[in-house]
Amino acid sequence: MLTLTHIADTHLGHRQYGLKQREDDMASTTRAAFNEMIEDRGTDAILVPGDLFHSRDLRPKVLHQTEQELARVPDNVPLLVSRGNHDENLTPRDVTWLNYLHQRGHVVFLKADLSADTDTAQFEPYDPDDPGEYAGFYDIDIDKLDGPVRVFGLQWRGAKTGQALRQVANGIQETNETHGEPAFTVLLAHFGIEDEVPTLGGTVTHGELRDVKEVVDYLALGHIHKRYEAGGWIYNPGSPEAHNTREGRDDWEHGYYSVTLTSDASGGDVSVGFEATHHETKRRPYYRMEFDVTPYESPGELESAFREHVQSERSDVEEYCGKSAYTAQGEPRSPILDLRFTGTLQFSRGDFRTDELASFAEKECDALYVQVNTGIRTANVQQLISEIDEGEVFKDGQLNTAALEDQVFETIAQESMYSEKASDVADVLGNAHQMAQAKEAAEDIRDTVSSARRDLFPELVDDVVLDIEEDPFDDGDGDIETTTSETAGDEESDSETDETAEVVSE
Ligand SMILES: [Mn+2]
Repeated sequence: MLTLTHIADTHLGHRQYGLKQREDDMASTTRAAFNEMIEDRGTDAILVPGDLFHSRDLRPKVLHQTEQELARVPDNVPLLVSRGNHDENLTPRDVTWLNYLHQRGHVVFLKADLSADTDTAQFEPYDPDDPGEYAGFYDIDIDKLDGPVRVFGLQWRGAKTGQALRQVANGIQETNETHGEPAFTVLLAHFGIEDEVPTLGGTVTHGELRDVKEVVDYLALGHIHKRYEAGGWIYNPGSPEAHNTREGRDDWEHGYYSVTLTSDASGGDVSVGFEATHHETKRRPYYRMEFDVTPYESPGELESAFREHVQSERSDVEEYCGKSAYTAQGEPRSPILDLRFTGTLQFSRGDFRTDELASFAEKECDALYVQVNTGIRTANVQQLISEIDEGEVFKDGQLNTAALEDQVFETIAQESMYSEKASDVADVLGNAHQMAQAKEAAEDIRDTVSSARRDLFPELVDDVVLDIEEDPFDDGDGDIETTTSETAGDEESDSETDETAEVVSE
């Protein structure tokens, strides 16, 4: 009867690891998905609930490429988009790139008018003759049905999403009273849901969705880069590309949905249902390789064992990258290698040359990039932990967690490249931990750590990059978690001398 295609989080312009090739991946993977949905599967509309673009300060070249790509979408297939956290503008009053694309007729930018003074969101109908800067809803008319398929959009609201959802539920009801009842209702929105993937902010409870459920048949979500579905009406396709090693894992599905509407007139009234089918996008593979450092007494021993290990795993890497999900136009793509060192290091950390090991693995596996993760402990650290001052940590039989935390952070700092100022670094880590517990934005934590690092170590020029990973101590309430890992250069820089970590902000 009618097919809608739902894709999200394309992150066009994301130059991951500073690599042009990754920016090209974002564009080519999205283009291949669009071609497939338009030419092979057939679609009557394309829904993009947020993070069309990766960066708010879009480079002109990325905008130009995007305009060219969007021009390939046939005129009779509307592209309905809403705003994600990555599409927001630096200053809220500015016109965003989505407004710009809307005005030029490339997309229909759907957005709710939310005011703190009222409990009801306002939604204006889309007028192709006078599009303005955005619209509130878009109607797709179908002959056989009494009403249109009506698509609404809610922009990224972060911590205010719960409140916005109440306003949206009321607003949809009021819109339908004014403009007539639709046969089927879709809401585009950008947030995560409790019990799904613990991630950065914007986590909504099922209770907060109750009112919206009354007036929406299909909730088209973006934000979490992993496929999930809930309650027979909530769908999140997972970003077309993986954006960090966690998202690159096998259990993270990435792709888009074809949503085919079905009608049933057997009971007299026509009732509309739907069937959603998920299709995997063809993307760049992440291959995880682990190496236990424990058995090796010297750097030389470790290095030769590592070389053997990589060589013996090379055929597995090839086989993995040959899977159809990773094969663009029949050609396997070079993987991003997620190289994890585990175990206990038997010699000094300073003699553990991960950069040399990584570049060997990169050549041997024909990898595009190697992301090094050192989850190792040194024998030295284990000894230090056993020497933690119990008198200070246990006071009157009570565990003083702050004192314990401080000692642990100081121990970690002593074993790192920051050992000269271990006590100061422990303070910075403790402060970052408190900010995370207070659910402060990851960007703010990163900025605070970066500026402290600049003060303490002015000779290190790069900023710190944050990696938000699953926390082994997570109690399931979706707290922000931070871990650090090494990379051979962060997102924007080419430095290879720095201990930094991946950024994750869905
Ligand atoms: Mn995203």
